[in-house]
Amino acid sequence: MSSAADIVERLKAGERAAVARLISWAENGDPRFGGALGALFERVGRGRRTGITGPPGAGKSTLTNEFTGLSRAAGRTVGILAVDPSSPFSGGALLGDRIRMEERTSDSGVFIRSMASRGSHGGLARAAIDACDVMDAFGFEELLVETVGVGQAEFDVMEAVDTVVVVLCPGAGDGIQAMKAGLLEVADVLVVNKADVAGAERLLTDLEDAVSLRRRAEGAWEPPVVACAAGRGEGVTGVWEAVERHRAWLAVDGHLEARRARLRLAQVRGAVAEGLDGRLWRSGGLDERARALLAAGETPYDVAAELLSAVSAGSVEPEEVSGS
Ligand SMILES: Nc1nc2c(ncn2[C@@H]2O[C@H](COP(=O)(O)OP(=O)(O)OP(=O)(O)O)[C@@H](O)[C@H]2O)c(=O)[nH]1
Ligand SMILES: [Mg+2]
Repeated sequence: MSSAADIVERLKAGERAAVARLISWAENGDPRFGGALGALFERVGRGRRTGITGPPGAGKSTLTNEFTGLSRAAGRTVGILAVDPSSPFSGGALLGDRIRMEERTSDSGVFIRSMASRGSHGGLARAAIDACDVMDAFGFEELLVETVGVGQAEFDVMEAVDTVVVVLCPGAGDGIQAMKAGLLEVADVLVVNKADVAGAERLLTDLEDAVSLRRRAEGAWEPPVVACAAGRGEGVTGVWEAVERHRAWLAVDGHLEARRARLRLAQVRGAVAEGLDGRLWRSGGLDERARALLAAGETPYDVAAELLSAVSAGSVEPEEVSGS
């Protein structure tokens, strides 16, 4: 069993296995994680965080892979977090690319990690932020987070990043779907992928219309709509340039600081919620109290109010979560 101090030293020494270990701790809610991150926190904040989200099969992994290629060509290291990938870097040519990446063990410039959303006790966004922090502390310069934009949990993962790229493609999950799913709201860059497929042109103009019709505050960022065919490597540079423009915008007027402050708040909230959940419900006996009150005929909201005031009054004794 490794101590947090141990793992921190190994990470500082450039051991990639330590990155993987820490991310597992974050994912499993291991009590050692907090201390480890604390010891690394001064190294966190340099990495540039980009999220890639959108409906299933839109080409998120293909684009992530292309972004990785561009970053490597520019001499920048890349850490990739794929959240619950249904097709983790599996599409045809992609697989080849990934295998090449993994075979290049001497290329310590790319790190790929996937994370499951199931069983994460609603702590997925928190875990994704943690994972980015770990990769950031290690020194990866470009952090790419891929997640399918379907459920709220996956959506919340975009809290972890500075720039959200929403990838759409003509067909099944097209513009209207995207609007319904709220994808437009979170987008900093809108990508119409599969520009080689019929309907791409139409989707592009629909999205441009939707963006221009949306009200936004003075000085707010207006997401550009960019077309590409990531599968053919076409137009990807243009998408990356749009990401860079958003970063330039973030760099002024405290935009990045505001975004990061939101991210830190989400991390704290996640940690508190999970901590309370574990301490009160699992080990603090609130469950039994709730059952007893309900059995005595109290209404659910009366029970909730009673438990909340018991917690605030400190009359609930949370047992320490037995860790390590
Ligand atoms: N025609 C065409 N197909 C593409 C393009 N880009 C990606 N594809 C194909 O679309 C399919 C899905 O690509 P992925 O990159 O795996 O998509 P994804 O969004 O990561 O998919 P999930 O992670 O499963 O949600 C694959 O078969 C790709 O080869 C493109 O520009 N044009
Ligand atoms: Mg994918």
